[in-house]
Amino acid sequence: MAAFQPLKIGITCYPLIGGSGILATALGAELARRGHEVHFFSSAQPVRLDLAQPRIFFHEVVVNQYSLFTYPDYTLPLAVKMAQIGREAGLDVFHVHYAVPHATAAYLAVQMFGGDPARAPKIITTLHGTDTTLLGRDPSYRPAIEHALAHSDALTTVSESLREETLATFQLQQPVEVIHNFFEPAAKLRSRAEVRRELGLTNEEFLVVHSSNLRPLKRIDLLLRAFAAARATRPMRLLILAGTSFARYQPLLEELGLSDRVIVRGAVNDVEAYLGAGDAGLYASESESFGLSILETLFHGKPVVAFRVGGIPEVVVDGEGGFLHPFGDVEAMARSLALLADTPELPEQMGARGRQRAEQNFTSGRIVPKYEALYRRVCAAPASG
Ligand code: GMT
Repeated sequence: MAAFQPLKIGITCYPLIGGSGILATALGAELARRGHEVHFFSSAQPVRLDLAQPRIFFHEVVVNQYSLFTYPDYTLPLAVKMAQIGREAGLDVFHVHYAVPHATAAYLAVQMFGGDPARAPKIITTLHGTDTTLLGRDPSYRPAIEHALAHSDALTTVSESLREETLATFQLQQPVEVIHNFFEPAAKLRSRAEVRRELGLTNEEFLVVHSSNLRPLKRIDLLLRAFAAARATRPMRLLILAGTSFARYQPLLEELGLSDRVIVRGAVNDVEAYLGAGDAGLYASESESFGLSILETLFHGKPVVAFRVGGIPEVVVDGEGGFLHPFGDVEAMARSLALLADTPELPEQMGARGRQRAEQNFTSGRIVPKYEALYRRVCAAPASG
């Protein structure tokens, strides 16, 4: 057997709550655990990054505060930092998560690298969603994204659905590989009973959980309407784990008469404990390239009710790990919630099937080797240009 050859990998991502940053951070941690050296580039320390872990480095990119600029620029200092560390640490790869502006910064970093271009890090761009589905449609971004993608040595998307949309959006010469997201559940810090006690719930109450940054495309309006329409014989509550302020949805909550049935928790660190205390997950996004929170919910053995959009059907099989409905059909969503609440054993059975499928397809053990193989393939290819 050939000896393990560690790679030196640069990972560029957003630092705050957001699926692409969470995935990139988890990937870097797994790569370091496997013996690779991993350098993170971001404007702040990614929320879930543990700098005490061996072989992990973090390079903060300072955003300029020059008063002569109305808008601070991030792309150039990021590119300069990537070029500098790329050279000093001898990085093999820049793996950028979310194309805007990271793929452009990687391209600039390689242009600034100097010396032998064959020694410059290879660029791998992972598209996560709105870099294709939103910005890719915007004429003031599309040519820049397409340029950066064309100058990447490899492109990946987090679902087949996003791959198809990427190919339809950009004119690309190179292949696009699908590498799905993964999740590794951490040990729960609190038991189901403890969390339910904190929430003031009895064991009888059916708890539906939603976790997201509440951005408009998460369609919290439809989520609340679906929950309001669910008529179960058991008392039902909705817990929203909110990554941003819930204030703008408060009037709708009151209009729907849900004030005493919905619990909102912000800035939650132990999302896992709350997911574990729930009975089902509810997601109403109008667009979702993958749905990392949905995957987390499945890993906790909870069935998921969602709309059949984007990459969600690749994560949840309808009728197996949950129920998927056409976008906007809140009545159908409500019926699924009521069915789960009223049918003893059903949430557990569906949750177990959803978890089994998640464990078969979306663990780090399944997914990280695909990225490692891609890095090695790209590094072995001759330098272009
Ligand atoms: O949500 C976004 O607009 C961007 C991105 C992010 O940075 O959080 O989210 C996307 O990436 C996640 C991780 O791959 C996916 O699980 C989300 O489905 C995807 N969001 C959208 O497509 C809306």
